[in-house]
Amino acid sequence: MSQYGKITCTGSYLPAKQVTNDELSKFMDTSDEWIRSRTGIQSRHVVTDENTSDLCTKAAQNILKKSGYTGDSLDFIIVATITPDYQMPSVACQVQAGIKADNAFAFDISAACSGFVYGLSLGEKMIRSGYKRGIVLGGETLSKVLDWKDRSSAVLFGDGAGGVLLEADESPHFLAEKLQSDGTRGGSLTSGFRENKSPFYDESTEETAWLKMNGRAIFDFTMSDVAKNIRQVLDENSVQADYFLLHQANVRIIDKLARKLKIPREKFLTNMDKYGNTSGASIPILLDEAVTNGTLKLDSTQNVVLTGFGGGLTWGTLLLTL
Ligand code: B82
Repeated sequence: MSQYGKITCTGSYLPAKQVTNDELSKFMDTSDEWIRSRTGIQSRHVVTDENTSDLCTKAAQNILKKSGYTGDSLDFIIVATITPDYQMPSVACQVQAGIKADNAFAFDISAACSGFVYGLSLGEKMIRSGYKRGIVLGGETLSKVLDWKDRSSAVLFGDGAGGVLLEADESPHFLAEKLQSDGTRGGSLTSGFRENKSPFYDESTEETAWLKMNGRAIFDFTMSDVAKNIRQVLDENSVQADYFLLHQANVRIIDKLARKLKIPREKFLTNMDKYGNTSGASIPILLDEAVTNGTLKLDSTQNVVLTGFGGGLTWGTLLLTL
């Protein structure tokens, strides 16, 4: 008998410290009015003594507590992150240790703000191939890769983690997907460059590890490629989606995409006002919030579109019945 993946529980964790736009304007030449009107962001959470693995472990513990499972019942753990504590071990392996998921295999995926969508697609295929239960998380501490002297980027991002429990079910819930990448445009959104300090290495570089973005280029990318991607998934499947959960980069992107796609703006959920852009964590945090406040129900009655877009460039849409 074939089995399909279903999201049966959601969870999240945000670090305790919240930083408002006014607090940023105390040490940066910016203002609440500027940030709010351009981005829709009012405040973000930032870590003071935690790393990405801590946020992800706490989000996973939140999922286990809500669902009543213990770590040893998991077959896999997938973490989407571009801000891991280490290159190795993976954040997923650190989460495995933290929740005592002794029977799981664990690995990270790197697809920036599309990472959770890519990871969820992959996790569902794991279930289809025979695994019974797994966790897919997105977690970031972007505060550690921001150039806090660059007011154009530092005000946009925040830290946090969220995720879902995927379990085997007899009917399909993942109705369609379209995942895309374009490495030729990778230079427009970068972070984490590591200099080669080997005694054999001769090249010098101006490149730094800070997060760097060409706002206009990636904004245009959302209006062309991301809009086309969502439209294609909807048209090829002729289903009505009840809600759209897009990567929470900027409220203007959501407003313009809604208008371009001729879809009522009310169907697009947002929470970047409270969290800023949390990259791979933004969609799972939004999903958990919507399930927790009752907007979304995990009872197979709502069709939902999840769309990620970010560095790589990467982008992709999943169409689900929750
Ligand atoms: S922006 O460059 O200032 N701008 C576009 C002209 C104003 C809306 C800007 C700002 Br402020 C914040 C985010 C973006 C943006 O386009 N972000 C992204 C686009 C594609 C993929 C990822 C992101 C992201 O920020 O994560 C532009």
